[in-house]
Amino acid sequence: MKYKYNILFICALIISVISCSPDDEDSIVSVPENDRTEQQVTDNDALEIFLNTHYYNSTEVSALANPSMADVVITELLDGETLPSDVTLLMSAVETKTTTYLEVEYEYYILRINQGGGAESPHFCDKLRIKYAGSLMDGTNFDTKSIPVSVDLAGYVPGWGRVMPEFNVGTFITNSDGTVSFDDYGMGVMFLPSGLGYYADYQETIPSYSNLVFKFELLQSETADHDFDNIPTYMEVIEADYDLFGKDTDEDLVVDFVDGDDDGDGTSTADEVRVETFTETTRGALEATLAALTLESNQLISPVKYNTDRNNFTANRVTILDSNGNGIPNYLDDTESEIIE
Ligand SMILES: [Ca+2]
Ligand SMILES: [Ca+2]
Ligand SMILES: [Ca+2]
Ligand SMILES: [Ca+2]
Repeated sequence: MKYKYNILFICALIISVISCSPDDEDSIVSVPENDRTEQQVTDNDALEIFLNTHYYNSTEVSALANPSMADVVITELLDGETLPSDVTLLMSAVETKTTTYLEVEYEYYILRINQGGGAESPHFCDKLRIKYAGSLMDGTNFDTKSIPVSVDLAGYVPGWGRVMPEFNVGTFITNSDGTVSFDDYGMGVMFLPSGLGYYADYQETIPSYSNLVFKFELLQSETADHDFDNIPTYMEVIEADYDLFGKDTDEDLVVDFVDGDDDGDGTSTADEVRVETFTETTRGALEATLAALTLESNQLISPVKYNTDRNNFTANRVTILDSNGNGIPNYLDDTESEIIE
């Protein structure tokens, strides 16, 4: 796991080196990527044309209690054709969003079919259980997951990290046979410029500079802790900027969310916070126990884990300590590493 994210980090470093020195022609030989700002203009023009020439079956969808991906049908409005009365032109239905990524202003679009009735909404760096169907603007499907899959937003295209926090997860019930049914899940369609997708990467089914359309059903999310140090990833990144690589407290080139000793003082972060573990034999019982806890402002609950070896469920109440009261928690303060108070 750590190896993988170090590679991710190194790749991001390389990309930033390439993109930060466009005038230094001698330094790096590589296939030049299109200028991101120019590509964004091209991509947004194409997205706007798409949204102005396609509609979806809005009347049909709004009558459904739990619309699925397959229920939302996007159809091209042919030249000279009048818009049917029971549909909505996508451009009239989508929300237009803007974001900055790699110093370029991007526009992307969300068709919000259902917000999602669950309490949780993922952070941009969390893990999801989700169904999705990805296609190109010509309608070619490149990937469909109609059985729920896990997706780690920290390793996925940047558009997803922006869209998913806009939605809530579903609610679920456990059926008598032990299976789980989802209800009232977050459901929508996103329209992403290539710069928030795979950009210049060429994949077998996705040409370089492809705009991407994803339908999705957001079922569950889980707060990620990529380095297992008991500090959730969203607290180890710059969430407001969707920046995974913006915090490296000890400046050792291993960013905080993959660094198990964030302040570099030789004591692991996991040992600089106080952890109380709660264990129950069922998820429901553990969730009830956790819900009954009172949390101080410096406390949080870690994600629930199922332990296959012990057949039980555990979660931690994590207390972030600041022993010398200087406003810097022990795990980020290399002047103190005494742990347990
Ligand atoms: Ca962490
Ligand atoms: Ca570090
Ligand atoms: Ca860390
Ligand atoms: Ca430390």
